[in-house]
Amino acid sequence: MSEMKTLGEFIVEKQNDFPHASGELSSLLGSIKLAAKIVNREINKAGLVDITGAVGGENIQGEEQQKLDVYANDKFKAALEARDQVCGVASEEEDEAVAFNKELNRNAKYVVLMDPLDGSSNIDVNVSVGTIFSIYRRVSPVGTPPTQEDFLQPGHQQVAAGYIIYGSSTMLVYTTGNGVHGFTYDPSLGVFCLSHERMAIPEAGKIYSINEGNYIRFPMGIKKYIKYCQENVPEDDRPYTSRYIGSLVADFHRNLLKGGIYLYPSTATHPNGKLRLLYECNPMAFLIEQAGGEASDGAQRIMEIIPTELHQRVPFFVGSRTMVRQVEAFLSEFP
Ligand code: AHM
Ligand code: MG
Repeated sequence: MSEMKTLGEFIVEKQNDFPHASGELSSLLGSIKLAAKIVNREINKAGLVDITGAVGGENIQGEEQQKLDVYANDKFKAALEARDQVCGVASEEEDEAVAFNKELNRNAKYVVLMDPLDGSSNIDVNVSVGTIFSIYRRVSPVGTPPTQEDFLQPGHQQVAAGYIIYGSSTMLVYTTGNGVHGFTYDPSLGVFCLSHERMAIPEAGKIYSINEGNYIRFPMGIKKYIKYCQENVPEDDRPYTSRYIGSLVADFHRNLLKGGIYLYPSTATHPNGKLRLLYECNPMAFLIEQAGGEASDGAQRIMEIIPTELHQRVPFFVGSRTMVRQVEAFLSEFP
């Protein structure tokens, strides 16, 4: 760290680079920062107090809700509502989008879509998890409750996106369309400090991240790509290295720093893959493009997909540019 700068200072400093700067987006990012600290504190206690394990319910996608999923969802929602910059949120843990009813919220310009605790099945075993967020300017008139159209915007309309990784250290990484910047949490000070300014993913990498247990169910193009990764071609740095944590945020973060690709293809049982377009794929796509990489569903740019449903799933390939293009080439040759 060449210079000590906090996330709060950085956001204010960059605010003027932002075309519609009025401080509202800065304040919104401030509420995400606050909720991240609260969730981080709770995650650090996992194992000590009774917060791990299932809560006994299922979310809209039929997945078991973990106690910390519910906790993180509540904290992020409360923080976003309190600062009055957001008129509504959509979340992996909520069936429908939630409108904030206070008048100040109704007058707010932004909506937030989030996965409050991604990879939460990893908590019980002390493996990294994350929060993913995506921010749009609403398209419905200010002063009214947000509508479905506010939440179903294509990813290229995002004004900001980011994630928090609760890992061996906790980091917040975000973009407002002017590069990707990472901040590491110093728990003794209670602040996120700038540690990774202008993050860039290597053009080519040698890490591939995929749940190979599903191999038999993958499309032919993905099976061929996996074999391509494993071939012995030393002049092309192959075989590549396989790394899969099973936490999108953690797999993405490593590949962003080192170069690599994360793949969640369609499978015979899940024709649209597993990951959700609006609050998992689009924010990661915005980040990766800002870092010089690419994100695709195998045939088209993720951020150009016109969403039709809040919890829509898409096949997802994200990472170093040459690797994503290689996967697209395999899929078009062997669909
Ligand atoms: P979640 O949002 O319910 O945690 O699901 C998303 C997670 C990703 O973090 C991870 O990459 C993927 O699911 C792992 O899925 P699988 O166990 O099928 O490999
Ligand atoms: Mg998730």
